[in-house]
Amino acid sequence: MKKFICFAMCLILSAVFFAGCKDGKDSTDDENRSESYDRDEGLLPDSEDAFFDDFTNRDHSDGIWNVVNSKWGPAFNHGVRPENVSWNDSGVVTIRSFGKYYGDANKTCQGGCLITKKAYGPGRYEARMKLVPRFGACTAFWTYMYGTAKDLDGNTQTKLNQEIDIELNVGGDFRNVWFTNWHTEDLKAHVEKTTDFANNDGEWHLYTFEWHTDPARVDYYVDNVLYYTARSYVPYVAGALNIGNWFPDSWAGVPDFEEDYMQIDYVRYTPYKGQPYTPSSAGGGAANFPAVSTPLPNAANLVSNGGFEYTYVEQGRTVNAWSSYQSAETVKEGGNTVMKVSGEDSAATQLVSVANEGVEYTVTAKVKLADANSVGSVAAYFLKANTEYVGSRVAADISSSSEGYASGEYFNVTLKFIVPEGAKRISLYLECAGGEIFFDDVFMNMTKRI
Ligand SMILES: [Ca+2]
Repeated sequence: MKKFICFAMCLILSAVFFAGCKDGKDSTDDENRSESYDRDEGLLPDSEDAFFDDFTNRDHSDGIWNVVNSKWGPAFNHGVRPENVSWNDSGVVTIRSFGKYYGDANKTCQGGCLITKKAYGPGRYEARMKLVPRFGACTAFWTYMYGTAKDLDGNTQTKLNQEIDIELNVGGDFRNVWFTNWHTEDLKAHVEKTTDFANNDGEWHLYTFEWHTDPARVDYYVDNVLYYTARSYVPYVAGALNIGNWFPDSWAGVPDFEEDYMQIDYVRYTPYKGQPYTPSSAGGGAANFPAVSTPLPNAANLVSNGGFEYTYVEQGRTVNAWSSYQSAETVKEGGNTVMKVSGEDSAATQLVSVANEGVEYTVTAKVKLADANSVGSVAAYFLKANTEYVGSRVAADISSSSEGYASGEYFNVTLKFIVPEGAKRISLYLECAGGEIFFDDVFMNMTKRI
């Protein structure tokens, strides 16, 4: 009888223990209990598997990386393609991302991805990067192995999806980050955490995960701040390391942009001593690392179709990046298309769905007045994440007394403003208050990026 009670108690204790392990959000989420943990212990920087790639030496990068040519996820996306990955010999990889307003309908919602040639096991994985700063594109850093392999007890496991994931731009806020590790497509430990800065602030940030199998844990860091420790569903098969951007279902938001990019400053992998794992042949990719250095890109335009050259309707799409209020329409001037705004209280408008509070932005536009009496402005309003306005209108007025005004010719107008507290979006207005004004080549970004 005594023996039976003891056995029953053990069962109950085990049940509690395993229940605790399986939901991925239990007491193992212990960022406040890690004081005694030395995250550097057992690092093997001299291991032959270890690498550091700051992308200053093309041959070195070519030895580690390939470029992915693939598509996964929703039907509307156009995959991750090699031509979107470029390298600059100053030590930066740029991966382009095309949103739904990109002019070529065959490339909308398309990103790119680097993948290691071989698979790596437990260790510290670090990437210093800038994410795609627009909704719709998910920037991610992850290990991946799919298929059949032996577990650490020597039993063959099938349909494995062994993966450790840091995903950025989730839940409609660039402060949110997803940390997830997987055993199979169904079995995973997952949390959403919030950094105290917007990850699309234009600065470099360091994303790190530290994978141990004995004892099993994955620690997730942003800028060396620990956000999550997972002790369940810790992978045990070596995976290929991927870094890139792609277009998932709505969880990354609406891709209401034309073109932007992510950048990678360096990636480092350092194994840990004494961490068992099952080797695998994951890795590969379809194309080589870029063969030649190409110039770093100019700052992307947060305004879609800023030159008014794209006519989406002609491409069989009904969306258009611009809306008109009262009298605003695109017109041809020779081979060039411009926006004509006429009469009192008319405007062409565009909602830019991303704005960082407290940060200065610059808008530039070319404008032409139909006559010296025409007046208008380039203006911005601010909205919260919903349709509620916040802060006040800012504007650069346009008239024949504007600096740079030239009769019958285009001249430049500049508007600078700081996004007010609580604002998440910018509504841009190209306004006419009388007469007729032509607008072209409208551009906006964070001033520090330009
Ligand atoms: Ca134009």
